[in-house]
Amino acid sequence: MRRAVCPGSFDPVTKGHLDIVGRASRLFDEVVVAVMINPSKSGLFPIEERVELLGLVTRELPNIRVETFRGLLVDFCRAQDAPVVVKGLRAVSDFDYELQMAQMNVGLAGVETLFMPTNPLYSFLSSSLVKDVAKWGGDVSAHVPELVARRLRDRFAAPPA
Ligand code: COD
Repeated sequence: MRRAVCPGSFDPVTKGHLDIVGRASRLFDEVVVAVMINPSKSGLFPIEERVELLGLVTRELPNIRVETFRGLLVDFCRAQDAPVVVKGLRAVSDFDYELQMAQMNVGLAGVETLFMPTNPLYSFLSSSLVKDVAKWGGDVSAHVPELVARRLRDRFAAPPA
């Protein structure tokens, strides 16, 4: 079975993430979406809620499984018997750090990284930007699934002081 991992923070999942996960699901027998901890980013949604949201918005795709892991991505890949990671690239600014991680992961455990170019519709889109817009009451419904937009509205019901 050809199995790949799509890792990320997914805080929260956006249409850009879903585009990459959906395209990966057409290339592999199974795609494991891994909600990882990125200590350099402060989280808005608890990990359990990110997993729940991802599960709900990918439920139409039969070969997607959503998991969470605290630790090295390569250890997760080994445990899942997945030799490859699929990641989205939005711009040159993504490339520097993604390249470093890809080279580290192949060196650590032989885990390869396949980069997929972002869909131009979502090339500007990030979870951080979505949270910033939602925090100030902006409409993010074009950028995230409706369920996620609703959860963001609930969280930011009162604009920040
Ligand atoms: N279009 C296309 N792709 C997109 C878009 C978009 N609009 N938005 C995001 N993506 C891609 C990102 O480029 C990334 O590939 C993926 O989706 C996830 O994005 P985020 O922002 O949710 O997740 P990140 O970047 O915070 O995830 C980083 C990881 C958690 C994967 C990384 O820190 C990690 O592997 N951590 C585990 C610990 C580890 O192994 N560390 C050593 C690394 S060498």
